[in-house]
Formats: sequence, structure tokens, C-alpha cells
Amino acid sequence: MSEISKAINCFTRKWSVLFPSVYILCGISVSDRPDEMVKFLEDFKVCTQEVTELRFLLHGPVGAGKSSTFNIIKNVFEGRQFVKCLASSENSSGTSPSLHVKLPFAFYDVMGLEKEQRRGCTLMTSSNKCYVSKPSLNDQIHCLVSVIPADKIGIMDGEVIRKLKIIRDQARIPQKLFMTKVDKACIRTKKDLTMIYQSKKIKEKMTECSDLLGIPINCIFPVKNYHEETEMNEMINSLMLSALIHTVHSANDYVKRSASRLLSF
Ligand SMILES: Nc1nc2c(ncn2[C@@H]2O[C@H](COP(=O)(O)OP(=O)(O)OP(=O)(O)O)[C@@H](O)[C@H]2O)c(=O)[nH]1
Ligand SMILES: [Mg+2]
Repeated sequence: MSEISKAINCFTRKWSVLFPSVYILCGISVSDRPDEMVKFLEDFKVCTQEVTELRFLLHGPVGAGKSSTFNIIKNVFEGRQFVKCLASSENSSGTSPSLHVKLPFAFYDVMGLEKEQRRGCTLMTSSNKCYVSKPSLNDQIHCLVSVIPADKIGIMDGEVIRKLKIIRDQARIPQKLFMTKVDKACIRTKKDLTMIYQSKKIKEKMTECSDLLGIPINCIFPVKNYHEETEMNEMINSLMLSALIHTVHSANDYVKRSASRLLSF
């Protein structure tokens, strides 16, 4: 049995005790093998032809790991050796280009939220030529992904939390939370990522995240991004891919609901 299979087995055994809701509600059958998850996502078809791809917006505090998340997904699907191209150092806030790999979904990586916005943050108005006054279902974002670093949850600035909540409240679309930097929050997990689902520290951080931002715990996914690694790691990829599969399902369900609502008008 591979290390990942063992870890997923622990997931079903231990998390059914630690997190009954996660175990039950995340009951979508997700393979533990990264190659099977990649294949599933590559073959995934959006429920309606009106929507060419499911769109996800990554938002969160500066340095949370948004670009790194985007990088893992890009690299996993391009099947390349890990190349650190977009994530730079801490507090490197800037808007990364939204790269599209040929997949039924696209990620939009935006500038990190700060207590005081330094630059580039103005509301787009109808005078802007890029402004779409009546966005179609295909123009919209279908899932909001909050990216929060596990090691900073307790010390996040109140103003940043307030901004995150406003965005969440106004978005009115499905929402997921990717809790990054699990290695910085738990030494045991840092030493062996397969221990992630047995870590009480990680469980505490997820609960803290849920309480702070009002996101149900079954929508929170602990992940680790590449940071010091020089080679691909199956467990890192598996965690991210399973978070991604849940996000894809959620966005697709939203599109299905919205499309049928439009039809009934
Ligand atoms: N140890 C560890 N470091 C991480 C993880 N995710 C990201 N980092 C590091 O954190 C730093 C910031 O990551 P980014 O991906 O650039 O964060 P960001 O949210 O895009 O930052 P801004 O665009 O500046 O808002 C980089 O040095 C990353 O390598 C993680 O899971 N674990
Ligand atoms: Mg970034």
C-alpha cells in the first residue's frame, strides 16, 4: 500500500472521529491517486455548453499562498518538473496573470488583501471598456476560493478579516477555503505530510478558520504548497487535487442551478 493510500485510510478512520461532518459531507468519491485525479479533472465536462470553463477566484491576505496554489495546479497539469515561477517572497503582492492550461476550469489569482490597500485597488465602473454590465453565466466566477495561511490565522489583522467577510457575503457563489502552510502550523505534518489528517493542531486550525470566517468546516481544505521542495511530491499534489475536485463539483452544481433558473424565466 502506498504512503498516500495509507494516509487516505487514516483520513477515513481518524477524521470520521475528528471531523464527522467532513467525512460525511465530503463523501464525493475521490481517488487517492494523483494520476487518477488528474485524469478525472482533465475529462471533466461542465454541465452546460453555455459555460466554457468553470472559473475560480483566489483571494486572501498578502503572502497567503495564492500564487503558489495556482502554480501547483498549473504544474501538476502540465506534468512538468516543479518550477517556481509566480510565487516569490513573502509580501510580494501583485496580480499574477491568469494562466489557462487546457482544462474545464480556470483560476484567477488576484492581489492579496491588506489592512490598507497600497495600490491598484479601485472599483471598476461602467466607463471602463472591460466592464461587463450584464455578465452571462459564462462571464462569471463560479466559486470563490479563500486562501488562508494556517500559521497566521490567530494573528490576522481585523481589517483584513472584515474585508474577507465582505467579499464572501457579497459574492453569493459557492465558497471554499484552502488552508495553506500546514507545514508551518504543525511540526509533525512538516516532517511527514501523510500525518496531516491525524494532526490535532491542523484540526484546531481548521476550526479556528471556520469560526473566524464563518465557513463550514467541510468547505475547508488543508493544503501545502511547494516552498523549499525541488521535486514533485505526490502527497502535496494529492491534497491539492482533492481540494480542487471538491471545488469543481461545487462550481458545476452552481452552474447547473443557475442555468436551470435562467431557463425557467
Ligand atoms: N512553508 C510554506 N510556504 C508557503 C506555502 N505556500 C506558500 N508559501 C510561501 O509563502 C510565500 C508567499 O507565497 P505566494 O504564493 O507568493 O503568496 P500570495 O498569496 O500569492 O502573495 P501575494 O500575491 O503577495 O498576495 C512564498 O515564499 C511561498 O513559497 C506553504 O504551503 N508552505
Ligand atoms: Mg501572489
